[in-house]
Amino acid sequence: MTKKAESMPLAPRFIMIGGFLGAGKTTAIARLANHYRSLGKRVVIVTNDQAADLVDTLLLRSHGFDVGEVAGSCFCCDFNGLTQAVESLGEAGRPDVILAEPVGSCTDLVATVIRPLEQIYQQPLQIAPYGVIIKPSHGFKILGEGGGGFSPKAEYIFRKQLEEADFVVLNRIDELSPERVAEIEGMLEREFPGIPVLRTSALTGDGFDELARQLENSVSPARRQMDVDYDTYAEGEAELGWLNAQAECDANQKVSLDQFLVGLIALLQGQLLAHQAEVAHLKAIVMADGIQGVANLISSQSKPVLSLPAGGQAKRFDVVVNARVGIAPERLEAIVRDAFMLVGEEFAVDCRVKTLQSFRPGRPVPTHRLVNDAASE
Ligand SMILES: Nc1nc2c(ncn2[C@@H]2O[C@H](COP(=O)(O)OP(=O)(O)OP(=O)(O)O)[C@@H](O)[C@H]2O)c(=O)[nH]1
Ligand SMILES: [Mg+2]
Repeated sequence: MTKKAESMPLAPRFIMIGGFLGAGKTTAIARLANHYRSLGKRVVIVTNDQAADLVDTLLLRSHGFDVGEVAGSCFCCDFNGLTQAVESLGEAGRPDVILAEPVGSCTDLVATVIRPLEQIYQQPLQIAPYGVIIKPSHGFKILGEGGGGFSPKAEYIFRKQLEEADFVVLNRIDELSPERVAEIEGMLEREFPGIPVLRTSALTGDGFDELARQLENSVSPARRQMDVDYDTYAEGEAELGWLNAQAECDANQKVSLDQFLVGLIALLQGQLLAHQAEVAHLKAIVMADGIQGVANLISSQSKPVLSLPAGGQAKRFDVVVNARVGIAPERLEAIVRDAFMLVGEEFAVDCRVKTLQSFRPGRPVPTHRLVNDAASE
């Protein structure tokens, strides 16, 4: 006991940032990673997806971060994959901070990841309070009167994510008036009374000093207990078509990588709208020699955004697309293959799809599920 307490100050801090698809987890993690790096700390990041070829991993690596990926299963269902990734990242030097991004359609992460790290994992870690990011447009749709866009089972996952948060991070305040901020905070307080809400913009950095302070707190031993109906959770996840694809592209003339990327996302958006398929998050990264660019579409109604402009041209480049959309995976695959062909015609580029995985997420079967905190047992 004493020995563990003595070693605590040296233990890496484990910070997991959850939240629904497209809420801003990767953007927030990149900002936090820069913050800790600027303080001279060694930072590592663990990303997670149901499949390989993850845009987030490539994006975070392009910022120079040391990133390990748990691919093929979520952290909760591959707990050992998470701890192995943490250990591999530690081989190059003990990290001070481990940032982890779970899959955006996952919930019950306190019981399946945080408590097992605290109670089962043999290596000492300082576990930060668990923050869950919320995108205001999701909040208004799901917690407000209107509804729409999401199925009740997807909404169930969204609500469960918030219910288990130690604190909620209301993101994208750069786009909200003070009245709208107050309105959504009222909705959160009504449904999740007592959970602190921080206001941030992962884009501008507003609110990140407070977020960093919050993450230094210790976790309350009386963490809430949460019941989860795994049937509803599994059915909610399975409503999504999930696709990761990678293509190699060649042209005779140099093409603007940003125009190509936005063209690709816009084509996909048009096709998905025509199928009335709700986009949860569609993102693509383009990679040429030393240049990367990322474009995102965070809902069917919004505009494609270049979150990382490539700012250059190339004749040969790779593109990775990740799509999480309310549509059958076979249909999604056909749409993505068509979009590569059409954007290729538009820009006179030959795009060959090299890898493609398209599926519905399987039922979550956690490696561990601990419902009580050791301190309260
Ligand atoms: N305006 C604005 N855009 C933001 C903010 N935070 C993130 N974004 C944008 O929102 C999009 C999605 O952000 P990500 O960080 O990729 O979201 P995510 O939660 O990691 O998404 P998944 O990993 O797919 O679940 C990107 O285009 C970001 O640039 C913000 O505070 N304000
Ligand atoms: Mg992400």
